[in-house]
Amino acid sequence: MWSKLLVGAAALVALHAETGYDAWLRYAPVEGAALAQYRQAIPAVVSLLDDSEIGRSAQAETVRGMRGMLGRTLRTEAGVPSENAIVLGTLDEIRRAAPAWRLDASLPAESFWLKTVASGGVRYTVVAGADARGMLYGAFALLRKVALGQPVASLDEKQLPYARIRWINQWDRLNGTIERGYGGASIFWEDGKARADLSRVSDYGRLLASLGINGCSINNVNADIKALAPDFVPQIARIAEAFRPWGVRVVLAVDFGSPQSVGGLDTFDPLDARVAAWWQSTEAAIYKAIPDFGGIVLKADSEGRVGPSTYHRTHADAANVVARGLKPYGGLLLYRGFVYDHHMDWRNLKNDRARAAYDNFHDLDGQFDDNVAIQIKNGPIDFQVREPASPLFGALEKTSQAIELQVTQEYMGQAHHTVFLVPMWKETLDFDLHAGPGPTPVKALVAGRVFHRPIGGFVGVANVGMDRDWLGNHMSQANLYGFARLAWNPDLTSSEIVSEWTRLTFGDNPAVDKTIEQMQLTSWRTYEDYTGPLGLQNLTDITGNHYGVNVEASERNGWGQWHRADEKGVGMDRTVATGTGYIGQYRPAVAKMYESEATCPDDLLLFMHHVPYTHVLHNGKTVIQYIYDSHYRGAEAVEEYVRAWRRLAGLVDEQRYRDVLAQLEYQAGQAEVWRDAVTNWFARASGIADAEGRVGHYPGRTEAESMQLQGYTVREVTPAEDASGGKAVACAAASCAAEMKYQGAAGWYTVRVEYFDQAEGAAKFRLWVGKQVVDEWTADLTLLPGRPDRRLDSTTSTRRQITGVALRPGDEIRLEGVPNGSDQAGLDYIEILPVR
Ligand code: GCW
Repeated sequence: MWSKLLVGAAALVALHAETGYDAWLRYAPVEGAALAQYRQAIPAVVSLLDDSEIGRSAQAETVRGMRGMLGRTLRTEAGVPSENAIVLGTLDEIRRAAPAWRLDASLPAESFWLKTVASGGVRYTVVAGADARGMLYGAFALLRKVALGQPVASLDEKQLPYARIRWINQWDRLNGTIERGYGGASIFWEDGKARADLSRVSDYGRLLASLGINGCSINNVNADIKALAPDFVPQIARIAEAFRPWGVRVVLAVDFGSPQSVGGLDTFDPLDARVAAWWQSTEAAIYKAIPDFGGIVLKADSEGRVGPSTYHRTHADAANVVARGLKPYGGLLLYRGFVYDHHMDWRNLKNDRARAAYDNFHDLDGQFDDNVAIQIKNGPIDFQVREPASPLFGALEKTSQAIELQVTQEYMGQAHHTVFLVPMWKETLDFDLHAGPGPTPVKALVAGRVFHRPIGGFVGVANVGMDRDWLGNHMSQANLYGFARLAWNPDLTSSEIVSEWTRLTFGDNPAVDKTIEQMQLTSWRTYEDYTGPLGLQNLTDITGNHYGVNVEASERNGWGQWHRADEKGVGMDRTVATGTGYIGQYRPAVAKMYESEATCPDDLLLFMHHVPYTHVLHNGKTVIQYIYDSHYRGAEAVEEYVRAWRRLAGLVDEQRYRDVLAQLEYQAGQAEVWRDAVTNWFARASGIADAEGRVGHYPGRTEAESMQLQGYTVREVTPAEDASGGKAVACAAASCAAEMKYQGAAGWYTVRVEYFDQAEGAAKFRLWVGKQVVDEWTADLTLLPGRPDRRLDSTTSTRRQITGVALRPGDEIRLEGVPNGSDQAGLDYIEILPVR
């Protein structure tokens, strides 16, 4: 018994507090038999031939990683030692220093070769890069092998990046906030300047370099004109300096009006020679300070940004004038394809925002310079939970492109919901657009492989921040990891990626790994199930916070995210035959599949077609019943995530265990809010009842508005579906109470209090059963950074669950609320459920 306890204690010690800061680069100690094997295989010396800044990072990282994992501090040397060693260098340097090794190969830019060489009785583990970056990526790859328990004693492996552009975009504002960022303030900016302490930037560079990311834009695409002010260059240069040891090039987002707004010209017409000269000299000045500057990302004529349309010029004119000043230095211009009219007439059934990217760009094919790529969002709308691949990927043959994927979870639960996006991205990347003879999956098109374009690749909008865990949710780190892995090699499968990430991030306890992998791999479908199935897109507050439920927010406005649900049916008719014609933007083989309801996949049915609620899906269910079922299934799946996570108590380090548990419990509550809101809305709209009798019937639930209220007043909630019964209560007094009498059988129960956690204030709640307080808590969640929600709605609706409460018939249940600031201690309902 004691020995058992001791083993337990040792295991607990190993689970030291983890904040998530180290993400997948924890270098946790290798244990058991593997430790001896690796100590055997990894030599005592790490020698560096490439004495560059990046080279020194590779060497220092190797020391750091091996020390963490093997408990050995490798000796650092230069040159080719006469004892067993890891040798880091570019292939050229290695060939020069050790011609006898005969390392003959040609490595494309940024690739690497891991090779075990036996020579003169000495064994070398060679990490040869095509260049310094390739060598650094190779060093990280070697470390990853050890961390993943893979063999390293006899290596011969070449890896080359799938595409040249492997960039991150950050939407950081110069004032230090981040547009659509959920992991805290900017790591780059504070009060209009680069932060005094940029150590987070280097640490971010290290995380990115570990997976082969080679560029990062550091300011919002809704760009501050100050970014190109002449006196601002030193600020950018400081950030570039912090990234440089990791080979991450700095990229800047700019405003197209800059020649006028900061350049003092009377125009920003891209065809005006003075404007061209201004771009050239401005970019030359940047390169003077930052020789490895990566290039520019440009959002023009979109969502209120100025663009070439001011002068009736084309996007090609705009892109080229900016690109030409970058060209002499090898810089790239990524021109965003996210151009659409947000004042469209919703009454016109032929209008369709999904058409916009293709309509704006395909005619310009061939007019863009060689160092321009069109940066195209994965789908035709805007990072919705399910979209088809943008048809533009298949329409550009003479223009380079890059796919833009959103790591930050703007429409995906904003770090409060666990949603692993790799399976979604994979569906798009692997989707064949039939753009040429033979397979033309999106990944090959964007990488420039199909039409032999000089550049192309992957851009991920990450928006990490100052939070210790970077993204506001430990589980969300898998999306950053997964994006970068796919940018390097999009042929990896979702399970390969998640299993690597899980082992690196949480260690290799099989029970832990299985639970996390299972949860991550199903999480996108789960989220889709309760937010917007069948291609409806997210039924969220489109014009507001992009987080809570608001089924009609998409309708009757110019933003064009319409689902057109009414009392008869639902879905956007995008067919060529009767609809907007969007489907006709695809090549014939794809268009044919989407055009017919018979061959259109269920998952995209309502994206492509308008159908009656009684339409029968391929899966045999009617549309309306599927909407009901998927929402119940999704909400139940999150409950199961919570149960599964609880089984990991003691197996995951304490802090991350608690953080994730709290996140999942919150998500489970939210999933139920979504479930009830969407199903009730559709039940009302369609007039068709749920065949399972669930919608509108909530056993054990008592609405706040029907309780005995002291001080609380009843409020209508808008939209009505955001609260159970369309109503809630809120407290305008110093304190209020809502009371009910328990009428059911005696026993043990779970009590769920659905309350509202409004921003700017932290109300206090107390739950009494008879004379006893059974729980008390403070409503102090931070939900929407920079967008405080003071309303009683689905965003602020929050669940408190108290398990194991003994109840007897006649018990008085009383909730006391004490408002604070704007938080009115609102209450939606109390639900009493038998303990399962
Ligand atoms: O989805 C929208 C976001 C905006 C964003 C825009 C874009 C940076 O809501 O916040 O602006 O897309 O991608 O340009």
